[in-house]
Amino acid sequence: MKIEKFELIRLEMPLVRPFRTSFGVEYGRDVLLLKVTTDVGVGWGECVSGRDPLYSPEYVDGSIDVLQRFLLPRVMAPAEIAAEDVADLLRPIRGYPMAKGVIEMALLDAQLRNSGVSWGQHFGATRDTVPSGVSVGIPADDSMATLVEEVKSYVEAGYVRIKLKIQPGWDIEPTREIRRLFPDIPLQVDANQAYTRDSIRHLAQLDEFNLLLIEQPLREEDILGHAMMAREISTPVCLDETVVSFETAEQCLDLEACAIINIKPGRVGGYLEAKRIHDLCLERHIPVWCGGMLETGIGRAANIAMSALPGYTVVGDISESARFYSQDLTAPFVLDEGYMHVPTGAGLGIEVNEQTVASLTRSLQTVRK
Ligand code: SMG
Ligand code: MG
Repeated sequence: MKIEKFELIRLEMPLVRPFRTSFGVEYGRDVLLLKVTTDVGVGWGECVSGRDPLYSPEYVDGSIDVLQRFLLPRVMAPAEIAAEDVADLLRPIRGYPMAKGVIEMALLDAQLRNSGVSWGQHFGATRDTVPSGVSVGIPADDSMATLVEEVKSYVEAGYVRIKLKIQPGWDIEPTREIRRLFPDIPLQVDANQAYTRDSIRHLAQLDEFNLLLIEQPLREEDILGHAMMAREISTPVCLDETVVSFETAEQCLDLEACAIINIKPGRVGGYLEAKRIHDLCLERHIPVWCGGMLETGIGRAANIAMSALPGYTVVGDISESARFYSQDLTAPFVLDEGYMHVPTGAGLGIEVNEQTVASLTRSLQTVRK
């Protein structure tokens, strides 16, 4: 492919309700899209960094800066490029997996659209639909009634798995209450690094609730602490933030720091690296699932397709567009009896509504070759 230009499109997308985690509350998402125009057509990518460096060190202003100064010039230097070349070309630049991943995503979309191959076909999807799970934030008013109301609405909508966000002071009791009211619903919790090794005994109290997993209880760097916790509690430990690459995934498995991995393509530098981690886990019989970063329909399309790969045996954070947005940037993704349909069109298989994008755009920068 020959690249003609990249467009960095930054939008403000209001959330239908605030999303509160152990690291903060979000009222809207600062969305960064990358549109590439090539000699074989156009491709879209969605960068999953957040407004502030809270989930991970990467944040939208940082992603934009590194894209403009370092990443886009490198991928535009060769006369021709394929999506498969991007990771190696960008390896000398440290960090910024989300910014790197969005370049690869946009180029892969253009490439696959041109060859008539869908995202799912390209990566080896084996299913047409995937089960849909939803992540439930900590209530803005700290009220159990609010949590129960929200969970109830998702169960009624058909979600087949519920994930509760937890933090110190909001963990055992809300989980107990949701398990009491929904004795059979597949349930899991996510702490986003909010605990220390001193909390292992405390978190062992979750063992009685028959949870699918506890996600990222300790700090990102604390692989050993997770291994210690995994030995002391019966709830399976799942890692999210810690797994930033194939190599960290391999170390976590070698050290038995987790029994399950949440693969977020943006966090590991792109969908090709995500596929490598999937393959490793499949070979080692470690279940994986696809995490979410409040993606618009663009990122959601790719995540749904990845979730249809054979190793994704745990329900992902694959909710419908309306979970976060009243107006999506694509035709809305909707639940069909608790499942999402894997897009079948070429590339991401979605059409971006450029009018909607334009109406929400805060800034647009074009980088030409
Ligand atoms: O997209 O459904 C979604 C969100 C799922 O809880 C979710 N993601 O740590 O897994 C996670 C969080 C990160 C959100 S960053 C704002
Ligand atoms: Mg998580």
